[in-house]
Amino acid sequence: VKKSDVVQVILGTQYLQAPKNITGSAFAPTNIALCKYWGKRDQELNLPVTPSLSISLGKKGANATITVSDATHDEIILNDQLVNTDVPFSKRLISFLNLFRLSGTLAFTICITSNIPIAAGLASSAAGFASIVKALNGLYGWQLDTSSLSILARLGSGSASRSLYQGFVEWHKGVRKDGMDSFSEAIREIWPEFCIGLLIVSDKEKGVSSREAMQRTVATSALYSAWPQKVTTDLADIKIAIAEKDFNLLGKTAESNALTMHATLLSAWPPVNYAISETIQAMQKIWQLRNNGLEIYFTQDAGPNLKLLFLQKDLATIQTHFPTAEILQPFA
Ligand code: 2P0
Repeated sequence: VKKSDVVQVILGTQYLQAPKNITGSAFAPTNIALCKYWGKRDQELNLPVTPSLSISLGKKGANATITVSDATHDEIILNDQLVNTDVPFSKRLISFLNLFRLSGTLAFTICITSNIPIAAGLASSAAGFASIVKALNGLYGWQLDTSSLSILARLGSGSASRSLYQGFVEWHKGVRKDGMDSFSEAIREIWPEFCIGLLIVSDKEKGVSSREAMQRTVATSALYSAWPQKVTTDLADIKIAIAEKDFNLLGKTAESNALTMHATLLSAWPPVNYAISETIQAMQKIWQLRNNGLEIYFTQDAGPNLKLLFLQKDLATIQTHFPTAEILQPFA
């Protein structure tokens, strides 16, 4: 199944119709997975091997404005800077936009502004593609429901399917070949005391993309066969933790889930190690603080930086131990 087949099914009679408006603009938050998406059952459609569960970061994310232009080519402006259309970022974006227009007949000016620290490894592609899909929905006047927008965002980047909602979000893995049942939904629960600290230990770009690392893990890691069962257990525990506001269950499960994901990466060949020495030092500090009674946990994505998980009651203590961490309150 090709991406364009999915777009055709979702848009129906609106497929490849001209935009009803001149411009569309939308914001989407970025998200951090508490139970990770790691491994695809379909590379083309970004269909996951397992479900995943994330928390969206409120006002941290991306804003996309897409305008019909009379130029011959797309123009991409990222954080007020014109981006060369030959770089991989632009190529990926343009080929995504090509799914929605008769090629060559329509050029866009795409302005993306992001308030996510690029270095934070906060899957900027998630907020980016989600905001672009919402902006296209406005531009074309499709009036799609959020599940359909989630499917379209997934075609851009897997984790983008979760960025259509605020709060806790579950991405259903789906079983269909065309992925029409693989979209995200919001979990209604709110948890105002829930805090996240972005602990940046390095702002260097990662050597191995998550796309490549995922593929390598699935293909070569002997531990990967244990991953789907781990996700089943963790997902159930995280849902219980959210429903019962059991922070220790949530923190423990999220941290263990992230460490298991990284264990599969270490056992891939060639091995992938996203941690640097500062990452390990920070982990040891967190474990020591926890041994001393502080309710602090972490999660780690495809990069060296950690996201601290804690409750508002411990905010001042966390800030004394991690003065450089940027504190976010997703439900504030
Ligand atoms: C996640 N990550 O659940 C996992 C955990 C990184 C570590 O989703 O190839 O950019 O575009 O579907 O979504 C990052 O991978 O990958 C990611 P593609 P994506 O957040």
